[in-house]
Formats: sequence, C-alpha cells, structure tokens
Amino acid sequence: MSLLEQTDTANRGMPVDEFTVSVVIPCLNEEENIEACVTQALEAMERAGIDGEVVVADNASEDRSAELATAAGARVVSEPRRGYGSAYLAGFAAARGKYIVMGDADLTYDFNEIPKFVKHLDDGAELVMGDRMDNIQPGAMPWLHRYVGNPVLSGILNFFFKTGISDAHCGMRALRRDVLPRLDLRTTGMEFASEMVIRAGKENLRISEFPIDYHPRGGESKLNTWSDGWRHLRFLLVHSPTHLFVAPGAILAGLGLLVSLISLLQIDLFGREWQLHTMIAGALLTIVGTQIVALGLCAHAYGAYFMGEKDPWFDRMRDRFRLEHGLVLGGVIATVGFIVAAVIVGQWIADGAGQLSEERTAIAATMLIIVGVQVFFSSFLLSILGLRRRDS
Ligand SMILES: Nc1nc2c(ncn2[C@@H]2O[C@H](COP(=O)(O)OP(=O)(O)O)[C@@H](O)[C@H]2O)c(=O)[nH]1
Ligand SMILES: [Mg+2]
Repeated sequence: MSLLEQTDTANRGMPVDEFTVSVVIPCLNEEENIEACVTQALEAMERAGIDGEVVVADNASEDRSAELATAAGARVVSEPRRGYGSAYLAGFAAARGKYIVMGDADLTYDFNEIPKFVKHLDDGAELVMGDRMDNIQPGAMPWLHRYVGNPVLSGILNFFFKTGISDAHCGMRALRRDVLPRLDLRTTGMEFASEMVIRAGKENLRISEFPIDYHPRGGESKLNTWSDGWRHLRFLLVHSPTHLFVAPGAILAGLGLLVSLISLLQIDLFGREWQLHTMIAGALLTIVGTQIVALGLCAHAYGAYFMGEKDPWFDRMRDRFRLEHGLVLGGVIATVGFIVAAVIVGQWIADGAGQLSEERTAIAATMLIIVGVQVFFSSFLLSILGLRRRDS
C-alpha cells in the first residue's frame, strides 16, 4: 500500500497528513497567473518554514495552465466537471496537509498571507476567513459587486444563518482538513463559497477572520455577476426554510386574519368601513399564508429527517406538537367553518330560500374550511416524513 492510500481510521477514513499545509488552487484557464501563484505560495511557505504542498485543481483548462502549474512545482489534479466547487472538491480530495489554505489562481490574493492563516489555525480556529472589504485595491472589484452583490448576499447570509462573517465570499480562507467530513460540502458552482460558511456555522466550528488585501485580477474573470449571484441567493433560500417559508407565511396569515376580522366585525378604520373586497383579500392572505407555513414545516422535516441537518427549532416543535395536535386543530377550524356555512344555509332556507346576502360570513366560512383541511392533511404529511426517523 502506498503512503497516499493509507488512511487514518481515527480520522474518519481520510488520508493521513503528510504535510502541515496544502495550498489548494482552483484553476480554469489561468495561464497568465498560475505560475506566479504557485511560486508565491511555495516561496511563502519555505520562508516561514512551513512544510507544505501546492495542489492545483485544474478544471479542464484549454490553455497551458496545467503544464505551467506542474513546472512551477504544484501537484496538478484534473477535474473535468466545470465549476468552482467541483474544482475545490477535487483539490480537497487530493490534499494531504493537516491544514488547507484556499486561494484563486488569478493573483487577486496574496499567498504571502499563508503563515497568518496557519497561525490562526494553530491558535485553535477551525475555519479562517479573509476579509477583503476594507482593503480592495482600485480596479479589483466591480462597483456592483463591491456595493451591491457582496454586501447584500453577505447580509442575507448573516441574517439567515447568524455566522457574523464580514466577507462571506472571500476566496482566500483556510480550514483544518479534518473538518471536511463535518462540512460535507456538495455544491459544484460559485455557491460553494457560501455553502462552506453556512455549513461551518451550522456545525458550530470555531471561525476567525482577519483583513487581507484584494488585488486586481490578471486574465479574465470567470465569475458571472447575475447567474453566480442568483446561484448564491438560491442556495441561501433553499437552505433556510424558516426565512423562505415559515416567517413570510406566518406574516401573511397573521395579516390575513387581521384584515378578515376588520372586515367581518365591520371595524371602522381610517374613517371608513371595510367590506366585501377586503374580506376576499383577507381570506386570500390567510389561506396562502397557512399553505406556505405548512410547506415550510415539511421542508424543515425533510432537512431534519432526510438530510440529517441539525435543526433545534424543528426539534422543539416536534417535542411540543404531535400529529394529533394538528389533526384536532385542523378538525376544529374546519368544523367551525362548516357550522358557520350550515347556519347561513339554514337561515336562508328559513327565510324562504329567497335573496341571500351573507357574502362576508360565507367567505369566512370557506376560509376556515380550507385552512382547517389544509392543517389536517399537512399534519399527516409531516407525520409521514417523520416515519423514516421512527423506523430507524
Ligand atoms: N467561475 C469558475 N471559476 C473556476 C472554475 N474552475 C476553476 N475556477 C477558478 O476559481 C477561481 C475563482 O474564479 P474567479 O474568476 O477569480 O472569480 P472571482 O474571484 O469570484 O471573481 C479562479 O482561480 C478560477 O480559475 C469554474 O468552472 N468556474
Ligand atoms: Mg478571483
């Protein structure tokens, strides 16, 4: 068995450490820069007395990147599946350092910072992030990315996942290789940068950050503002069912109930009465809102049961509420709706089946029946999703 094939069982099947640091560089058509990047990284480690290697994950470059990287002293691994994440996953799999330092192959990051990243890891951090935001050199980052894309996406990421990281998309970062199984990274595109930060937050890794410089790029950028921005945003949304579904759904439903009550009880608001159209809007909001909340709960259940995600909020909900609670709640709401509808029909018959003008009450009854039925069956669906857990 070669040294490379040896695995350390205590290290969850990962290959043993052969170096202190693996610098992993993803590379797609970077012949202008790759040689300088590899040389800079190797020299920085040599100067600091760090025992390290440089792994270039070549993403099927059509230029001389791979050849130049090898000549400069890097170990090149090829990853034919395009994408920033794909390239990194291949590079990580090949890395043999105790620590991994990540950086682009475009000379935007200074590999002379490697010793600082190593120091943070030595001091106990498990993920170390660079923070470019106060040291962006002229021409290094387009205006739209500097003032819109990065702050907005970092802001949403921190609002959703409370990681407290200043520059969540910084490409220069470092981590302990042995946290990779816990991070369980999967994404293939640029959203890989967000995935790592979010997963690190969810796993409660010790994260530290420090300011670094961001230089103008040599060669052509591989980042597409809109499609990569959307990939990041989409990733954030689908990994936070609370913010995608539960919170907006609850707000809509709450607002709907309020609007319905104002109309139904003929409450005088802003100097006028709110009538039939307001009731229709209130019912619509309530129905749509509860539907979205139900979808959110199912999304939480899917994450917890099928994706093995830690979800303390969902755990608390699950401890507090059982299937029967949902069935009773849905059943009661729908029954009240049916009774109101029956009273309207009964009165209509008693009045000789003539003219009927109970529109608002009828809409309220319909709303209650729809919401009740929805709660009833959504409770069953949640329970079905949970079957898997009980079986295992
Ligand atoms: N966007 C992109 N970058 C890749 C890919 N494969 C490797 N890379 C490398 O990932 C790094 C980041 O890309 P870059 O254009 O610098 O994006 P930016 O730093 O976000 O502006 C560079 O070193 C690329 O060469 C890929 O398929 N797509
Ligand atoms: Mg770059």
